[in-house]
Amino acid sequence: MTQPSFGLIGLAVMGENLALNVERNGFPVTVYNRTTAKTDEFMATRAKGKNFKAARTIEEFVKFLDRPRKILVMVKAGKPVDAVIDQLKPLLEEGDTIIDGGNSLYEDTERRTQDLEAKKLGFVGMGVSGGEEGALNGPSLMPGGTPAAYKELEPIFTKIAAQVDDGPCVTFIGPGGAGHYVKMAHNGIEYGDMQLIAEAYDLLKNALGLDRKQLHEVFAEWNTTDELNSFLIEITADIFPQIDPDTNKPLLDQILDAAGQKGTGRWTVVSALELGVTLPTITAAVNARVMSSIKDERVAASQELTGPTGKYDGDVKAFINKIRDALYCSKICSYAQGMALLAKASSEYNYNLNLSEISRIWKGGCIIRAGFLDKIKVAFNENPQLANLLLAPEFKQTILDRQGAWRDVLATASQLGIPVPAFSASLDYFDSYRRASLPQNLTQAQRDYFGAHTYERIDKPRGEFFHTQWF
Ligand code: NBP
Repeated sequence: MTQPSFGLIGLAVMGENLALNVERNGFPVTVYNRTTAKTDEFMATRAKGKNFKAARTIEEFVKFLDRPRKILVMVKAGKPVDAVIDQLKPLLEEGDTIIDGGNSLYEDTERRTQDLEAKKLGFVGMGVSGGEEGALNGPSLMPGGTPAAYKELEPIFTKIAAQVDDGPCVTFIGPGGAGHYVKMAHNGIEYGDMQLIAEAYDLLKNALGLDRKQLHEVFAEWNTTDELNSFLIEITADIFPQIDPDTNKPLLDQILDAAGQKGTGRWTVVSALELGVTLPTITAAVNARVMSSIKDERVAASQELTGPTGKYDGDVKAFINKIRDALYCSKICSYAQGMALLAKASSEYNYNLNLSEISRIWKGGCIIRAGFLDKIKVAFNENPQLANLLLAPEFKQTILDRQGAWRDVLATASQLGIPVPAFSASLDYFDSYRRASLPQNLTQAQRDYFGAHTYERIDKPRGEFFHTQWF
């Protein structure tokens, strides 16, 4: 057997499954994990009889690999990644490449790329999406970093990635931290999608009183539509019929309404604020998780603060369709914001992102995979300089046709006291973006009044600033 040139460090959920995926696709793999018992267990079970070699020390791991070495690191993001890189650095030789496949912050990836490229080593910061199942059977891969290093890895990545009608779900994203930036934005968009679905569920359940069988049917039906067909709608439909074996009750009703988060949604929002890009839907989604997490405080407040109650008393079937329209319009706005963020990051950080290709590689393998992404791919393919997805002919027409339904849903939610922060943020985004005039002339007047911050005038060229002595 030839020595493997591909090695993997970190045999937790993602590492194990990616290692099996690489081996299944014809590449022998050397594995190493800090805790040796984990390596032994892997070799004795899932790796048994397959083309794997186990290393018990990092030195042995490096020695087992043919040059140029390709080392995928799948350890916890943050300090563990630096710890592993620090151990590897003195052992590697020119031309070897380290790939960080964890959810690292793009700024860390930027720093690591510079450090390793200066030592003539390749570094690829790669976003991996699809969870455990995707890692094993085909994830969406978002590699960025050293372009020459990516070329060496391309034959492996194109085989292990999810395959869709127009190719494998992998493409070189861009230099430095581009891959991890795009993965971060992907996760932010995922937060937005999940919150929009949660709000649709809240309305269907609490405004219309649908039971779990009806909820299952609505989401299953939406999943057959060209517009909403997606992994997240599919699993939502699956969740309603699930029974809790301990109580024999619907499992969803037994789950505490306090959402967790690991940070990529928050990073996306912080980056948008830093870059001056409006990201209201994803921001609302992050805030909704935070609000959900103060469960005890909300329970106490529910005893003190009252609001409207009651159900929608109109045509239920027609209103379900309006909720579907509101969900789809809001989703378009959320993606418009996410893609605008990527466009700004691309120009600010010189990532040279191809938004059409990015939409394409999200069509399979990842959590936000959806038929809808093909429409975004086409929109950016037809016009790579598109200022905003809302201006693409198909999306523009959809929103113009359905905004009436969207507004009805928000008005009803408001009357019934059902919070729909991401639906509302999306409509506010649309209404702000489409208006030639906003009330920030007053903001500018106030700033000049109290702080002499100056203002521009509508009857003078942009860039000329004026100050008034107000009263
Ligand atoms: P974890 O994020 O739970 O990390 C566990 C792995 O990190 C173990 O192999 C552990 O070794 C190793 N490790 C730690 Br912790 N500290 C270390 C150190 N100082 N030196 C060496 N190894 C160290 O694993 P995961 O859930 O498989 O995720 C891996 C990466 O992929 C993360 O960045 C995650 O955010 C990302 N990701 C996860 C998913 C998912 O669905 N889980 C999806 C997409 C991306 P040990 O066995 O010795 O403790």
